[in-house]
Amino acid sequence: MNLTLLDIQSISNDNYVAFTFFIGCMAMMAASAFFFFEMGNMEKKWRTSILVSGLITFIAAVHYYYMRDYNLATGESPTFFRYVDWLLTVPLMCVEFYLITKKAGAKIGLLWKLIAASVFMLVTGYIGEAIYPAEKQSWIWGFVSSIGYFYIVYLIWFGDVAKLADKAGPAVAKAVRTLAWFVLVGWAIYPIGYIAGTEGGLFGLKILEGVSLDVVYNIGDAINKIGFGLVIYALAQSDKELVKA
Ligand SMILES: *C/C=C(C)/C=C/C=C(C)/C=C/C1=C(C)CCCC1(C)C
Repeated sequence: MNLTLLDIQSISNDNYVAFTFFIGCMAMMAASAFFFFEMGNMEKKWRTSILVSGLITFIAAVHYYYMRDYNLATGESPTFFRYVDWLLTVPLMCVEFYLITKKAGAKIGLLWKLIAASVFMLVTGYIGEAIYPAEKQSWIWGFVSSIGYFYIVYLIWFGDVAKLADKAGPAVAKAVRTLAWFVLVGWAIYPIGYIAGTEGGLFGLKILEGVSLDVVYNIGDAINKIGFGLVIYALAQSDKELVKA
């Protein structure tokens, strides 16, 4: 798709949604370049984690490239691309938790639990957003989706992930605590977008009128995907300094 002059004018003047797609795309690309290049500077044992950080932002960058075009051409939410992106990147964030707690004994079963919960959360969210968006029932799907979300929060704050992190040494424990805050607060941005973007998203009520679902999701993605990667990067970096000293 090529941009017309009209498109470009509408972006630069008042199209905040398009603006956040553009800047989101660029930020994801820059973050990917950063993680990929920094990978080689890290201790061997952290390289896979940094690689996964880069893959998360890279997959998002490619999807943002398409979402940006789609939104500009149609003025609509690129719901399909959005959920394909999440379906790939959220399980990869679960892989990050597995990788950094693996040395403390994380089992593959824990990874599957996290992935299954995230897929459940996203598929039910997609049904509410794409299949029944205008129905007063969308909140039911949002509610069901939240069960998956809270299970992930539980695993990370109190369940196996938290227990393993405590055994994994201070650097990993600190990183998992920070990531746990991302999941509790940063990920809670998404249900806000869902409530803003669906008819009756909150128990049948239409609230947050005038708030763009896409702007909320784009802010959430930038915080969570790049932020997550930077926490892993900081963990690898702190470990490196410890080895040198
Ligand atoms: C990089 C993308 C991320 C971290 C996406 C996370 C998405 C969520 C945590 C979505 C959660 C939802 C609910 C908890 C209820 C309403 C439906 C969703 C899918 C927006």
